[in-house]
Amino acid sequence: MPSFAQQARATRRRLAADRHRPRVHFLPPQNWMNDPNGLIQFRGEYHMFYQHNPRAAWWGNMTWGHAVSRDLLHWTDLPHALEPDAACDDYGVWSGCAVNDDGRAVLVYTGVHPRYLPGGGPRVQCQCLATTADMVRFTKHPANPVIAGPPPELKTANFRDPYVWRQGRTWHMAVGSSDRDRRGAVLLYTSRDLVGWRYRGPLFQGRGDEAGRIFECPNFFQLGRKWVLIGSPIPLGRAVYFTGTFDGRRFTPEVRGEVDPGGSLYAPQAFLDASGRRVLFGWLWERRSRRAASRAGWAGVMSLPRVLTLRPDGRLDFAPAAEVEQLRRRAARMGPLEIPAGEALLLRGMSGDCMEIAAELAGGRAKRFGLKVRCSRRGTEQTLIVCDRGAGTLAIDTTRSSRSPAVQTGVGAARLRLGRGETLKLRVFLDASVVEVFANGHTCLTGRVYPAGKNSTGAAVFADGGAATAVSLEVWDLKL
Ligand code: DQQ
Repeated sequence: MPSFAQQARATRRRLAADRHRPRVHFLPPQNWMNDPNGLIQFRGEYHMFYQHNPRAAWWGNMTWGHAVSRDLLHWTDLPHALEPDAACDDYGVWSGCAVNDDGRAVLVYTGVHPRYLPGGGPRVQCQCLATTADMVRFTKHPANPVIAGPPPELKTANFRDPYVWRQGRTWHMAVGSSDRDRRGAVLLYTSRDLVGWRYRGPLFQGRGDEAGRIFECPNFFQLGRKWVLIGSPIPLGRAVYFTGTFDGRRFTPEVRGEVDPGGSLYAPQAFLDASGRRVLFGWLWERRSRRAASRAGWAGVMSLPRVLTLRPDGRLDFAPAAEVEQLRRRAARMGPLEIPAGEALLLRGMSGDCMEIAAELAGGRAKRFGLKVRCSRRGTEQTLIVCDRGAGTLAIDTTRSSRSPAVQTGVGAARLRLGRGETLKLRVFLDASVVEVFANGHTCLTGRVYPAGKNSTGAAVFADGGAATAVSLEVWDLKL
């Protein structure tokens, strides 16, 4: 009988021919994946758990998949860590986190079971624990659920995605929820031993629509002199962040932003690694039909690992983890290059569907300038990364990324105002259907693209409304 790892390797080999399947981003051997869960560096190894449907390429049977890595890039598949097989989680083992309890790893997750909750929804969401001796096999705690349901006064059934941290000897848990006015909220619990929990009140209640109706997948941690709250509000469908202060009970947001305005990243999770970095992975969802995913046999991919830092103005910077440079293989260099107004210059010798492009572009007199990637020869397929100086934005525009009508496309834009004389410094990671863009060391925009043409692998620089300059261009093939 082949081991789990052997089966996983064989499955990966079988699906590797799919040209939309990313090769350097993490994804499970097959079938559906959504949120990253339980990210932790434990005894020197990084553990990635993830929401997984082991049986199909769509959401369901929620299970914690598991993989381990020494460098955040090369992952080894391990057997599923948690399956929906207990009374408190037999509808699904939903998202959660992992903590190091004095040398013992503990998973904290949401169990969902189908009992009717009076006054709430038709399914109960509760918080549960699992322990392990070897980081391979996990045992559900006999005291589960350690929190049986939301505070009844909130009259909500939404109660999920525990994020746990320790301050002094006290464990704190932030849980995603809704308040009585049906606005997204995060609830705070404390505990001495991870088993007995006391409700302390709302840590955060969104104003207006900033936190949606339900604030899923909260992350709450200190970064420099501020506290950061990250979450994924329904129905916004993208991850937001707030930075501000925490008085031990309540979080007061001061600055707001989006984790990745590209529109393809959701439910990110950030963890502190042994070197003190706050590293974030997010779920990049598909932009094609359930039928197409089902035919492909997989859906969902993780972002690259991103390191978070706090700017003096309270905003967050997102940059790829330094390890990502280890993926660079054969390089090509070009520039400086004048880009005449109204033209796109194809970068000869710089084509591919699994590569990193580092480009420094000076806007000159151009109104709009940037890169085109995944271009077909005649330009019928192309994805734009465009800096619009009038609008003060950097956008990823996938509206012409695929000739296939079944693919969802759109424009995701981040605020980006270049200072006088400031150049646009892009690092663009192309990995089959992923286009992940980092700009000027702070902004990140991700899109999903499924060009119909096999040869839609070209890259170009362009300028509109005036000439621009490509100060330098460097391209590497990427390989694990
Ligand atoms: N995904 C999980 C939930 C979480 C949602 C279920 C966010 O725990 O709220 O798969 O994508």
